[in-house]
Amino acid sequence: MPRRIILDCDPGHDDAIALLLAHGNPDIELAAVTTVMGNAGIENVTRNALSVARIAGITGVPFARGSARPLVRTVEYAPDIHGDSGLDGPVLPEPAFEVDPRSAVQLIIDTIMESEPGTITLVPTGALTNIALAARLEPRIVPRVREVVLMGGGVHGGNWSPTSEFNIVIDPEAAHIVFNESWPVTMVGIDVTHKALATPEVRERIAAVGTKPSVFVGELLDFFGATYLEAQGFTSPPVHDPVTVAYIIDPAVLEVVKAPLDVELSGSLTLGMTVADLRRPAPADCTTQVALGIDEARFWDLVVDALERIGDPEA
Ligand code: PIR
Ligand code: CA
Repeated sequence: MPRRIILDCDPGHDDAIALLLAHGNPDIELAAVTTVMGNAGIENVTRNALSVARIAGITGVPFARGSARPLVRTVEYAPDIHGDSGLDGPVLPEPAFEVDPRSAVQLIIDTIMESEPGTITLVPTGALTNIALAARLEPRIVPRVREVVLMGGGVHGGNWSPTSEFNIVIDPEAAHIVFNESWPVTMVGIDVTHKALATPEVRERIAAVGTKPSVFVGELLDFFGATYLEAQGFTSPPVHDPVTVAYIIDPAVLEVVKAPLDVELSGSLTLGMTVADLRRPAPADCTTQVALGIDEARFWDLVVDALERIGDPEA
């Protein structure tokens, strides 16, 4: 039985690759795709998600527009990395279908409540605003969720401030809600995603697939590589978001340890810092875990394999 996931994303170059991996891998079934502001405004990231759906050949999956603002803080985008559209670089096709009329929050709740308990995995690759709102609006979803595997945070530093990672720091109150609910949470932070680098060798393998989706990923990585070099000095760009999906497909992609997790909401220097309690032994009732190691080769094999399986959907 494939794992049914809801991908809650802000595409976003690496979010787009997460969507392609989820669609192309036979062990994952996309139950729904929801969007949240982050890399760009909600209209942009929602349109980007629909354009990527067309490139990937995704049909019959509901897509819904989510939160335009964080719960408390003033909205922040990441144009230095993702461009003004949120997905600068490739020419994007017109979407082939429209968004679901429901809000992302309602679609998340409906999908979980209509599915067998314990089957839906939530995969947030942007701010946690929609997930937090869903948990508050319909708390019965919490025990029905199999697990939450999120991209965000970091044990050893940040990328948006010295201590804090973008997805968490732009809506830290939402992250606080998600970390403190009783569902199992796996935090896939920059400790590991900063090792998921699209090296020249990786990009050659992607190009060798030779399909339109693989050319699209190549164009995404050209733009992402250039901005990551310019803005953060990376010679190869870190492809954060698909690491979550790869871990669900094959847990051996990541080394994870049980640890209580929380997020700083009041520090004047450390707002949005994720704090993992790595003292051993972890408490027996601990429901959270954090990724500390990654098998990059296994990760990239899954990305290339998904692109090979997707082929040329419109051909
Ligand atoms: C990446 C992101 C935001 C800002 C920067 N500098 C880099 C996006 C990615 O889409 C990923 O989900 C997460 N946020 C990494 O911080
Ligand atoms: Ca993202």
